[in-house]
Amino acid sequence: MSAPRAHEARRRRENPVPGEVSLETASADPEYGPIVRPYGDTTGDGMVQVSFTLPLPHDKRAEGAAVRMAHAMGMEPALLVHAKAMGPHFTFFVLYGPVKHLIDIRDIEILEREYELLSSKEVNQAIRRHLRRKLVVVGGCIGTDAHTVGIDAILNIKGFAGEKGLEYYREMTVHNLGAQVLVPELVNQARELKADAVLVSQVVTQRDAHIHNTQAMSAAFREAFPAGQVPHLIVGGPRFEESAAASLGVDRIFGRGTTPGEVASYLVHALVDPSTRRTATSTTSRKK
Ligand code: B12
Repeated sequence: MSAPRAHEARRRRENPVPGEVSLETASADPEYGPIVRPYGDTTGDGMVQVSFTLPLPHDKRAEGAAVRMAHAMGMEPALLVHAKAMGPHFTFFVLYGPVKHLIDIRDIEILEREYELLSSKEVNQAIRRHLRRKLVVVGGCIGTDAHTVGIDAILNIKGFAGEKGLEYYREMTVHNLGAQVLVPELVNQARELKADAVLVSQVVTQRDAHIHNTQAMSAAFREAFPAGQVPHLIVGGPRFEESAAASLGVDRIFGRGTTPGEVASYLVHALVDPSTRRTATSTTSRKK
Protein backbone atom coordinates (compact mmCIF):
# COMPACT_ATOMS: atom_id res chain seq x y z
CA MET A 1 0.00 0.00 0.00
CA SER A 2 1.42 3.41 -0.90
CA ALA A 3 1.72 6.00 1.84
CA PRO A 4 -1.23 8.21 0.86
CA ARG A 5 -3.48 5.17 0.94
CA ALA A 6 -1.92 4.02 4.22
CA HIS A 7 -2.70 7.46 5.62
CA GLU A 8 -6.27 7.16 4.43
CA ALA A 9 -6.65 3.74 6.04
CA ARG A 10 -5.26 5.11 9.31
CA ARG A 11 -7.56 8.11 9.19
CA ARG A 12 -10.56 5.89 8.60
CA ARG A 13 -9.65 3.71 11.57
CA GLU A 14 -8.87 6.55 13.91
CA ASN A 15 -11.27 9.23 12.71
CA PRO A 16 -14.07 7.76 10.57
CA VAL A 17 -16.61 10.01 8.91
CA PRO A 18 -20.20 8.98 9.78
CA GLY A 19 -21.47 6.44 7.22
CA GLU A 20 -18.00 5.20 6.21
CA VAL A 21 -17.41 1.45 6.20
CA SER A 22 -15.79 0.50 9.51
CA LEU A 23 -12.31 -0.95 9.17
CA GLU A 24 -12.43 -2.42 12.67
CA THR A 25 -15.75 -3.25 14.19
CA ALA A 26 -18.89 -4.89 12.91
CA SER A 27 -21.59 -2.32 12.25
CA ALA A 28 -25.22 -2.79 13.26
CA ASP A 29 -25.98 -2.30 9.56
CA PRO A 30 -24.58 -5.30 7.62
CA GLU A 31 -23.98 -3.10 4.58
CA TYR A 32 -21.29 -1.11 6.42
CA GLY A 33 -18.34 -3.43 7.09
CA PRO A 34 -16.09 -4.86 8.16
CA ILE A 35 -17.44 -7.46 5.72
CA VAL A 36 -17.86 -5.90 2.29
CA ARG A 37 -18.88 -6.75 -1.26
CA PRO A 38 -18.54 -4.60 -4.39
CA TYR A 39 -21.36 -2.38 -5.61
CA GLY A 40 -22.50 -0.86 -8.89
CA ASP A 41 -26.04 0.49 -8.69
CA THR A 42 -27.07 0.01 -5.05
CA THR A 43 -24.86 -0.65 -2.02
CA GLY A 44 -24.11 -4.33 -1.56
CA ASP A 45 -25.45 -5.45 -4.97
CA GLY A 46 -22.13 -7.20 -5.70
CA MET A 47 -21.77 -5.72 -9.20
CA VAL A 48 -18.31 -5.90 -10.82
CA GLN A 49 -16.90 -5.29 -14.28
CA VAL A 50 -14.19 -7.50 -15.73
CA SER A 51 -12.28 -7.38 -18.96
CA PHE A 52 -10.22 -10.05 -20.69
CA THR A 53 -9.12 -11.29 -24.09
CA LEU A 54 -9.84 -14.73 -25.55
CA PRO A 55 -7.78 -16.27 -28.35
CA LEU A 56 -10.85 -16.52 -30.60
CA PRO A 57 -12.03 -14.54 -33.66
CA HIS A 58 -14.96 -12.26 -32.79
CA ASP A 59 -18.22 -14.13 -33.43
CA LYS A 60 -21.25 -15.43 -31.49
CA ARG A 61 -19.34 -18.47 -30.25
CA ALA A 62 -16.57 -16.25 -28.83
CA GLU A 63 -19.19 -14.10 -27.06
CA GLY A 64 -20.77 -17.25 -25.58
CA ALA A 65 -17.34 -18.36 -24.41
CA ALA A 66 -16.78 -14.99 -22.72
CA VAL A 67 -20.09 -15.24 -20.87
CA ARG A 68 -19.26 -18.78 -19.78
CA MET A 69 -15.86 -17.60 -18.55
CA ALA A 70 -17.59 -14.91 -16.47
CA HIS A 71 -19.96 -17.53 -15.01
CA ALA A 72 -16.96 -19.67 -14.11
CA MET A 73 -15.53 -16.64 -12.26
CA GLY A 74 -18.71 -16.45 -10.16
CA MET A 75 -20.50 -13.68 -12.08
CA GLU A 76 -24.13 -14.74 -12.48
CA PRO A 77 -25.88 -13.43 -14.57
CA ALA A 78 -23.13 -11.93 -16.75
CA LEU A 79 -23.95 -9.08 -19.11
CA LEU A 80 -21.68 -8.78 -22.14
CA VAL A 81 -21.27 -5.01 -22.51
CA HIS A 82 -18.40 -4.82 -24.99
CA ALA A 83 -16.68 -7.12 -27.48
CA LYS A 84 -14.07 -6.00 -29.97
CA ALA A 85 -11.92 -7.94 -32.39
CA MET A 86 -8.20 -7.55 -31.68
CA GLY A 87 -6.94 -8.58 -35.10
CA PRO A 88 -8.31 -11.70 -36.82
CA HIS A 89 -7.59 -14.22 -34.03
CA PHE A 90 -8.40 -12.50 -30.72
CA THR A 91 -11.37 -10.74 -29.07
CA PHE A 92 -11.42 -8.32 -26.14
CA PHE A 93 -14.47 -8.45 -23.83
CA VAL A 94 -15.98 -6.40 -21.02
CA LEU A 95 -18.64 -8.07 -18.84
CA TYR A 96 -20.74 -6.70 -16.00
CA GLY A 97 -22.63 -8.61 -13.33
CA PRO A 98 -22.95 -9.54 -9.65
CA VAL A 99 -20.63 -11.74 -7.62
CA LYS A 100 -21.52 -13.31 -4.29
CA HIS A 101 -18.09 -13.14 -2.68
CA LEU A 102 -17.63 -11.31 0.62
CA ILE A 103 -14.41 -9.84 1.96
CA ASP A 104 -13.64 -9.48 5.66
CA ILE A 105 -11.37 -6.45 5.69
CA ARG A 106 -10.03 -7.33 9.16
CA ASP A 107 -8.06 -10.15 7.51
CA ILE A 108 -6.29 -7.95 4.96
CA GLU A 109 -2.56 -7.75 5.53
CA ILE A 110 -1.00 -4.41 4.70
CA LEU A 111 2.44 -2.91 5.00
CA GLU A 112 2.12 0.38 6.83
CA ARG A 113 4.87 2.95 6.55
CA GLU A 114 7.22 2.23 9.45
CA TYR A 115 9.10 5.53 9.41
CA GLU A 116 8.28 9.22 9.78
CA LEU A 117 7.88 11.40 6.69
CA LEU A 118 10.60 14.06 6.82
CA SER A 119 10.92 17.36 4.99
CA SER A 120 13.87 17.79 2.61
CA LYS A 121 15.50 20.02 5.21
CA GLU A 122 15.18 17.31 7.87
CA VAL A 123 16.55 14.69 5.48
CA ASN A 124 19.60 16.84 4.70
CA GLN A 125 20.15 17.63 8.38
CA ALA A 126 19.96 13.97 9.39
CA ILE A 127 22.48 12.94 6.73
CA ARG A 128 24.85 15.75 7.70
CA ARG A 129 24.57 15.02 11.39
CA HIS A 130 24.66 11.23 11.39
CA LEU A 131 26.47 10.19 8.20
CA ARG A 132 28.78 13.21 7.93
CA ARG A 133 29.19 12.69 4.19
CA LYS A 134 26.93 12.60 1.15
CA LEU A 135 24.56 9.64 0.83
CA VAL A 136 25.25 8.01 -2.53
CA VAL A 137 22.34 6.68 -4.56
CA VAL A 138 22.68 4.74 -7.83
CA GLY A 139 19.55 3.95 -9.83
CA GLY A 140 18.17 2.72 -13.13
CA CYS A 141 15.89 0.32 -15.00
CA ILE A 142 17.35 -3.14 -15.46
CA GLY A 143 16.78 -5.92 -18.00
CA THR A 144 15.08 -4.88 -21.21
CA ASP A 145 12.83 -2.44 -19.35
CA ALA A 146 12.88 1.02 -20.93
CA HIS A 147 10.18 2.56 -18.70
CA THR A 148 12.24 5.28 -17.05
CA VAL A 149 9.42 7.65 -16.09
CA GLY A 150 9.01 5.97 -12.67
CA ILE A 151 12.67 6.01 -11.62
CA ASP A 152 13.05 9.52 -13.06
CA ALA A 153 10.08 10.61 -10.93
CA ILE A 154 11.97 9.48 -7.84
CA LEU A 155 15.50 10.57 -8.79
CA ASN A 156 15.31 13.57 -11.12
CA ILE A 157 15.19 17.04 -9.65
CA LYS A 158 11.78 17.79 -11.16
CA GLY A 159 10.31 14.99 -9.03
CA PHE A 160 6.73 13.79 -8.86
CA ALA A 161 3.39 14.80 -7.35
CA GLY A 162 4.69 18.20 -6.31
CA GLU A 163 7.76 16.78 -4.53
CA LYS A 164 11.32 17.30 -5.75
CA GLY A 165 13.33 14.19 -6.65
CA LEU A 166 16.38 12.95 -4.74
CA GLU A 167 18.74 15.04 -6.93
CA TYR A 168 17.28 18.05 -5.13
CA TYR A 169 18.63 16.90 -1.76
CA ARG A 170 21.91 18.68 -1.11
CA GLU A 171 23.27 15.83 1.00
CA MET A 172 22.66 13.15 -1.61
CA THR A 173 24.73 12.31 -4.67
CA VAL A 174 22.49 10.69 -7.26
CA HIS A 175 23.61 8.71 -10.31
CA ASN A 176 20.73 7.85 -12.63
CA LEU A 177 21.98 5.20 -15.08
CA GLY A 178 18.78 5.30 -17.17
CA ALA A 179 17.14 2.47 -19.12
CA GLN A 180 18.06 -1.15 -19.84
CA VAL A 181 21.05 -1.27 -17.52
CA LEU A 182 22.69 -4.69 -17.44
CA VAL A 183 23.02 -6.16 -13.97
CA PRO A 184 26.84 -6.57 -14.13
CA GLU A 185 27.07 -2.91 -15.18
CA LEU A 186 24.85 -1.87 -12.27
CA VAL A 187 26.99 -3.87 -9.83
CA ASN A 188 30.21 -2.30 -11.22
CA GLN A 189 28.80 1.21 -11.08
CA ALA A 190 27.52 0.66 -7.53
CA ARG A 191 30.99 -0.49 -6.48
CA GLU A 192 32.88 2.30 -8.26
CA LEU A 193 30.56 5.02 -7.04
CA LYS A 194 30.47 3.55 -3.51
CA ALA A 195 26.69 3.40 -3.51
CA ASP A 196 24.92 3.39 -0.17
CA ALA A 197 21.67 2.49 -1.91
CA VAL A 198 20.80 1.02 -5.29
CA LEU A 199 17.35 1.92 -6.62
CA VAL A 200 16.00 -0.26 -9.40
CA SER A 201 12.81 0.19 -11.38
CA GLN A 202 10.83 -2.58 -13.04
CA VAL A 203 7.61 -1.74 -14.84
CA VAL A 204 7.18 -4.52 -17.40
CA THR A 205 5.69 -7.60 -15.74
CA GLN A 206 5.25 -9.85 -18.77
CA ARG A 207 6.25 -13.44 -17.84
CA ASP A 208 7.09 -12.13 -14.36
CA ALA A 209 10.13 -10.32 -15.78
CA HIS A 210 10.08 -7.88 -12.85
CA ILE A 211 10.34 -10.77 -10.35
CA HIS A 212 13.08 -12.67 -12.20
CA ASN A 213 15.13 -9.54 -12.93
CA THR A 214 14.94 -8.38 -9.33
CA GLN A 215 15.99 -11.77 -7.97
CA ALA A 216 18.88 -11.94 -10.46
CA MET A 217 19.97 -8.41 -9.49
CA SER A 218 19.90 -9.16 -5.78
CA ALA A 219 21.80 -12.43 -6.25
CA ALA A 220 24.48 -10.63 -8.31
CA PHE A 221 24.98 -8.00 -5.59
CA ARG A 222 25.23 -10.62 -2.87
CA GLU A 223 27.80 -12.50 -4.90
CA ALA A 224 29.85 -9.42 -5.76
CA PHE A 225 29.98 -7.80 -2.31
CA PRO A 226 31.17 -9.29 0.98
CA ALA A 227 28.38 -10.04 3.47
CA GLY A 228 27.43 -6.92 5.38
CA GLN A 229 28.75 -4.61 2.65
CA VAL A 230 26.02 -5.04 0.05
CA PRO A 231 24.45 -1.65 -0.76
CA HIS A 232 20.87 -1.20 0.41
CA LEU A 233 18.76 -2.67 -2.39
CA ILE A 234 15.45 -1.02 -3.25
CA VAL A 235 13.16 -1.96 -6.09
CA GLY A 236 10.08 -0.12 -7.30
CA GLY A 237 7.32 -0.32 -9.87
CA PRO A 238 3.55 -0.29 -10.18
CA ARG A 239 2.94 -4.01 -9.94
CA PHE A 240 5.13 -5.12 -7.09
CA GLU A 241 3.68 -6.35 -3.82
CA GLU A 242 5.34 -4.23 -1.19
CA SER A 243 5.36 -7.13 1.27
CA ALA A 244 7.47 -9.36 -1.04
CA ALA A 245 10.90 -7.82 -0.30
CA ALA A 246 12.33 -10.88 1.46
CA SER A 247 11.33 -13.30 -1.29
CA LEU A 248 12.91 -11.03 -3.92
CA GLY A 249 16.11 -10.62 -1.91
CA VAL A 250 15.83 -6.84 -1.60
CA ASP A 251 15.60 -4.58 1.44
CA ARG A 252 12.51 -2.64 0.40
CA ILE A 253 9.88 -2.44 -2.32
CA PHE A 254 8.00 0.72 -3.30
CA GLY A 255 4.82 0.49 -5.37
CA ARG A 256 2.40 2.61 -7.36
CA GLY A 257 2.17 6.29 -6.45
CA THR A 258 5.42 6.41 -4.44
CA THR A 259 6.74 9.94 -3.94
CA PRO A 260 10.41 11.01 -3.71
CA GLY A 261 9.86 12.33 -0.18
CA GLU A 262 8.81 8.87 0.99
CA VAL A 263 11.95 7.35 -0.50
CA ALA A 264 14.22 10.05 0.97
CA SER A 265 12.62 9.60 4.40
CA TYR A 266 12.98 5.85 4.14
CA LEU A 267 16.68 6.16 3.22
CA VAL A 268 17.26 8.24 6.34
CA HIS A 269 15.38 5.68 8.43
CA ALA A 270 17.18 2.67 6.96
CA LEU A 271 20.69 4.02 6.50
CA VAL A 272 21.17 7.14 8.56
CA ASP A 273 18.96 7.52 11.63
CA PRO A 274 16.75 4.59 12.66
CA SER A 275 15.18 6.73 15.39
CA THR A 276 12.69 7.94 12.76
CA ARG A 277 10.71 4.74 13.43
CA ARG A 278 7.02 5.41 13.82
CA THR A 279 5.55 4.12 17.06
CA ALA A 280 2.55 1.98 16.15
CA THR A 281 2.67 -0.25 13.09
CA SER A 282 0.21 -2.99 12.41
CA THR A 283 0.01 -5.38 9.51
CA THR A 284 -3.46 -6.70 10.11
CA SER A 285 -6.36 -5.00 11.78
CA ARG A 286 -7.44 -8.19 13.57
CA LYS A 287 -5.35 -10.46 15.77
CA LYS A 288 -5.62 -14.05 14.50
C1 B12 B 1 4.98 5.61 -21.06
C2 B12 B 1 4.89 4.14 -21.38
C3 B12 B 1 5.82 3.62 -22.29
C4 B12 B 1 6.93 4.46 -22.89
C5 B12 B 1 8.07 4.54 -21.86
C6 B12 B 1 8.87 5.82 -21.99
C7 B12 B 1 9.81 5.99 -20.86
N1 B12 B 1 10.89 6.68 -21.12
O1 B12 B 1 9.58 5.52 -19.73
C8 B12 B 1 7.29 3.62 -24.17
C9 B12 B 1 6.44 4.12 -25.33
C10 B12 B 1 8.77 3.61 -24.58
C11 B12 B 1 6.77 2.25 -23.76
C12 B12 B 1 7.21 1.08 -24.37
C13 B12 B 1 6.69 -0.17 -24.07
N2 B12 B 1 5.67 -0.43 -23.24
CO1 B12 B 1 4.89 0.87 -22.04
N3 B12 B 1 3.82 2.02 -21.01
C14 B12 B 1 3.90 3.30 -20.78
C15 B12 B 1 2.71 3.72 -19.88
C16 B12 B 1 1.65 4.35 -20.80
C17 B12 B 1 3.02 4.69 -18.74
C18 B12 B 1 4.15 4.26 -17.80
C19 B12 B 1 4.54 5.46 -16.97
O2 B12 B 1 5.33 6.26 -17.40
N4 B12 B 1 3.91 5.64 -15.79
C20 B12 B 1 4.12 6.82 -14.93
C21 B12 B 1 5.15 6.52 -13.81
C22 B12 B 1 5.38 7.79 -12.99
O3 B12 B 1 4.57 5.54 -12.99
P1 B12 B 1 5.36 4.22 -12.54
O4 B12 B 1 6.25 3.72 -13.56
O5 B12 B 1 4.36 3.31 -11.93
O6 B12 B 1 6.31 4.77 -11.34
C23 B12 B 1 5.83 5.10 -10.05
C24 B12 B 1 5.84 3.93 -9.06
O7 B12 B 1 5.60 2.68 -9.64
C25 B12 B 1 7.17 4.05 -8.39
N5 B12 B 1 8.36 3.48 -8.98
C26 B12 B 1 8.61 3.03 -10.22
N6 B12 B 1 9.86 2.61 -10.32
C27 B12 B 1 10.44 2.82 -9.12
C28 B12 B 1 11.74 2.56 -8.66
C29 B12 B 1 12.07 2.87 -7.35
C30 B12 B 1 13.45 2.59 -6.86
C31 B12 B 1 11.10 3.44 -6.49
C32 B12 B 1 11.46 3.77 -5.09
C33 B12 B 1 9.81 3.69 -6.94
C34 B12 B 1 9.51 3.39 -8.25
O8 B12 B 1 7.35 5.45 -8.30
C35 B12 B 1 6.85 6.07 -9.47
C36 B12 B 1 6.20 7.38 -9.03
O9 B12 B 1 5.12 7.11 -8.17
C37 B12 B 1 2.24 2.34 -19.32
C38 B12 B 1 0.75 2.20 -19.02
C39 B12 B 1 0.36 2.89 -17.74
N7 B12 B 1 -0.66 3.69 -17.84
O10 B12 B 1 1.01 2.70 -16.71
C40 B12 B 1 2.67 1.38 -20.42
C41 B12 B 1 3.04 -0.06 -20.06
C42 B12 B 1 3.90 -0.07 -18.81
N8 B12 B 1 3.83 -0.46 -21.22
C43 B12 B 1 3.63 -1.69 -21.59
C44 B12 B 1 4.25 -2.36 -22.67
C45 B12 B 1 3.76 -3.76 -22.98
C46 B12 B 1 5.25 -1.73 -23.41
C47 B12 B 1 6.00 -2.34 -24.60
C48 B12 B 1 6.41 -3.80 -24.44
C49 B12 B 1 5.10 -2.12 -25.83
C50 B12 B 1 5.64 -2.75 -27.11
N9 B12 B 1 4.99 -3.82 -27.53
O11 B12 B 1 6.60 -2.28 -27.65
C51 B12 B 1 7.21 -1.40 -24.71
C52 B12 B 1 8.39 -1.95 -23.91
C53 B12 B 1 9.61 -1.15 -24.04
C54 B12 B 1 10.66 -1.67 -23.14
N10 B12 B 1 11.73 -2.21 -23.70
O12 B12 B 1 10.54 -1.57 -21.93
C55 B12 B 1 2.63 -2.37 -20.68
C56 B12 B 1 3.29 -3.35 -19.70
C57 B12 B 1 2.43 -4.59 -19.53
C58 B12 B 1 3.03 -5.57 -18.58
N11 B12 B 1 2.21 -6.44 -18.09
O13 B12 B 1 4.16 -5.59 -18.30
C59 B12 B 1 1.91 -1.15 -20.03
C60 B12 B 1 1.34 -1.41 -18.61
C61 B12 B 1 0.76 -0.76 -21.01
C62 B12 B 1 -0.31 -1.84 -21.09
N12 B12 B 1 -1.41 -1.71 -20.35
O14 B12 B 1 -0.19 -2.77 -21.81
N13 B12 B 1 5.87 2.34 -22.76
